[in-house]
Amino acid sequence: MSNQKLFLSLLAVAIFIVVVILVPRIFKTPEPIITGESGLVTIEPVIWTDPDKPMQSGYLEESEVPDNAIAITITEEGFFPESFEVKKGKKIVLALTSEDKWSHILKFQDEELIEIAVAVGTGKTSAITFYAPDEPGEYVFYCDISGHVTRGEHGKMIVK
Ligand SMILES: [Cu+2]
Repeated sequence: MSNQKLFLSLLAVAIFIVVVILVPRIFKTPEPIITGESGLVTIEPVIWTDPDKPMQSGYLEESEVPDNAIAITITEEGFFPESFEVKKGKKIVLALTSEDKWSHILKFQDEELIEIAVAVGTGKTSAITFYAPDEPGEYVFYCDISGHVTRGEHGKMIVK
């Protein structure tokens, strides 16, 4: 193979990589987040680097919580609302706010959802982004701080 042919082959490979792999990634529109009321939401400036894994945000100001996030507050009385509905397989942003003097951790009971966990300190809000399970059903969540679940800190995510 002459040098010129080799050069052209490499050029073709490089163009292929740019057009087929890189361009779609750069211009990919964000996936809509379905939360009950549909719409597009991203938590800026956090970039979700690994969509296979749930991603927790840092503490958010009220204005930083996406409009269509599922907002849940937690007190020693429990979670409010106690249940919420999502569509199977869709991207979800769940924002948890602690409204009492305790820290809380929202976790799911289901083994498959073990990585979905969001922790908040007193008066703080934090969000977690994840994909809803593909399997419709009811998924129980609870507060993982010792003693909290027995005082009623549990609820369910209904996947339809
Ligand atoms: Cu708790």
